[in-house]
Amino acid sequence: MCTQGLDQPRTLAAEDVSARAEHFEARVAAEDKIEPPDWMPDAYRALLIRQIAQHAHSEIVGMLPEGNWLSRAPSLRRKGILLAKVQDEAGHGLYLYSAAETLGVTRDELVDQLLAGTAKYSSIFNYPTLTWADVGAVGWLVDGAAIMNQVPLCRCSYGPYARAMVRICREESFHQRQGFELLTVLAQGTPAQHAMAQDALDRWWWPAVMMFGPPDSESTHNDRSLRWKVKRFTNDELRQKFVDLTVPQAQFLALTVPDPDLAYDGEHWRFGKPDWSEFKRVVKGDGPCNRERLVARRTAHEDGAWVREAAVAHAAKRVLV
Ligand code: FAQ
Repeated sequence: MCTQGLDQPRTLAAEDVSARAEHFEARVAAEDKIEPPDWMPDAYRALLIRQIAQHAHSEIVGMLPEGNWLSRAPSLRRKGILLAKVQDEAGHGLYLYSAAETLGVTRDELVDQLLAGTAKYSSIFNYPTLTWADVGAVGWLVDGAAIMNQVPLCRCSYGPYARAMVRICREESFHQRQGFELLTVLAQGTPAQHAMAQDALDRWWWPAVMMFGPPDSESTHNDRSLRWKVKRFTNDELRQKFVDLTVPQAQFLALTVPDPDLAYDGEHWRFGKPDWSEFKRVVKGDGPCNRERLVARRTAHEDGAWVREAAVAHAAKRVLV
């Protein structure tokens, strides 16, 4: 992976690096946006490539659980909404790969890492969508958690990532609403439909709570990321905000959050401890659908080879003309 700046020769004298680093830190502290041609520390560049790439992969792999229901949506209206949502996620992946490319890594390199199984993507997408209610739960909870995490990223110190996030967040907001509306219909429907909605909440609640990453005490990147204003809140802060916002929504749906320790303390909804051993297993590749997800991505990549070849041939022809 190329982590060298475009204007960042390896041979900079130590005093130059220290002056540039000082200037960089001052700009970040002043809420200036860092742009691709600007000098930046190698560690900042590496941190951004890591996070943006993981984010891009998550959007792409994240198409699979809901894509599973495209051919079985219960009405044309529901199918149209779901199609639009899944296509939006593909677009998000593309904006994010483009944002990562401004840091000197190629999309091909990143995709190769995903297909080789060496790249991370969000743990949440390794859980199966077993019923139609899961489509609602993914929109409500997973997109809801994504918005909580991603709205602050619109203020990220790196310009291309921050700008990509503005559009992504607008679309995620539609995704969250369609999921909540879908679940509202089920939760207010027949007893069987209500039970289906409850079952979806039972299975998606804890994985959604864990999406925000390990507890702050175990986060490896919190400190540096906060200092460089990539992240604006810690994992635990965002997790608490998500729980505070989502519990009243579950109450509105007359659904029960599957956490016996959930209690309101007058300011926040205090919640139980997620099963962090499950989180670690899923992140390491041993979740319910990790293998299936990678097989699906590899197959899609192989099936799409002719499109890439045709696009390259077309571009070459245009250069010759
Ligand atoms: N899954 O020190 P931290 C979406 C890793 S998009 C897997 O806390 P950081 C839209 C982390 O990478 C969802 N791995 O790390 C949608 C690191 O490993 P590394 C994705 C995780 O980066 C909806 C290690 O643990 N959103 O949902 C997870 O400061 C519906 C230590 O962690 C984003 O990616 C996890 N959940 O904070 C699409 C948002 N959490 O790299 C389709 C951008 C942590 O050292 C359908 N990303 N790890 O090997 C972020 O905000 C951050 O990267 C965090 C993690 C908050 C995810």
